[in-house]
Amino acid sequence: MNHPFDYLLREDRIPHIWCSGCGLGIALHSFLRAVQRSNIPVDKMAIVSGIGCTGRTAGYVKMDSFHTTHGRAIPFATGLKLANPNLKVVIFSGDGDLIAIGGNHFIHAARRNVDITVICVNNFNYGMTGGQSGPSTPLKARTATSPYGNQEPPFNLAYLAAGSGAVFVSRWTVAEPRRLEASISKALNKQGFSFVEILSPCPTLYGRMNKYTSALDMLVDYQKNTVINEKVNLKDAQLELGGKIILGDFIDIQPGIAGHPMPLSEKVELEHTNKKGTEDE
Ligand SMILES: Cc1ncc(C[n+]2csc(CCOP(=O)(O)OP(=O)(O)O)c2C)c(N)n1
Ligand code: SF4
Repeated sequence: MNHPFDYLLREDRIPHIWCSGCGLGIALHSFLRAVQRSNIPVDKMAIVSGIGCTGRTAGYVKMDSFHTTHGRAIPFATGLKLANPNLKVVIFSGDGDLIAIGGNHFIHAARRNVDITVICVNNFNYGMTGGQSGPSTPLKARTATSPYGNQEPPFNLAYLAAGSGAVFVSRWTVAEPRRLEASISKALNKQGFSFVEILSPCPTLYGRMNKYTSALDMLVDYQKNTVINEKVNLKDAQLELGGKIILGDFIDIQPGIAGHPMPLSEKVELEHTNKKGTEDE
């Protein structure tokens, strides 16, 4: 064994495809540390990713995993959870995958309070396909498809998750790996729809287009602009080019109260038990 996390990595899939300086390595490392910290047995977990640079994660992690089609990680994961309610099902995917093509699945899974953890790596563009703009690209940011600056207002992912019904919502950057690890661990131990947004540099495409001189420059920029404010009204936590980056574990609600439905898998389990009861009688 060469690395303390070798037991959680499929060594035969390494080297990975990620560019040097990409934030995905730190995001993955923080996730693996969180898995260890959460004390959930690895054979009781499954990880699902869609397509994209981030989507490669499911293939690198040594647990039951599936690299599914673009935008369909959440429906695949929902099926998995309903078929086996004892599994902790994690989705690890990109902002394009989860919020553009997969946007409807995202809001409805949160609305139904499906008992899954969604980890979204937000690098502000579609990395794998050449750095196009997407629903998280900040106004005025330059991308391959917005060379004069993005004209479309982006989603505020944390606000969207909270407004759709998520019971746990957080946002951290890869420049805060310990806080990120703690937050993912909380999300993993949460019952109901939990959401962690990870801001992560894509130096090769987004960085270069927006005049960052290096990957490190992007991390330093995150640190310079970070404000931790867990009491913020999420409406005011929009991310803007060069603006303040508000971070925190923003929402942590007990499911079943304040209008939040019980986690879906729990309802299905209850229904199974009730049916079984009727058949036995
Ligand atoms: C149905 C479908 N449409 C488009 C694509 C092309 N495609 C592959 S990855 C991707 C974007 C990925 O962006 P994101 O989810 O932000 O992940 P990143 O690569 O930035 O980590 C697109 C559009 C595809 N594979 N399938
Ligand atoms: S294109 Fe961007 S997101 Fe994809 S691996 Fe390279 S730096 Fe990372």
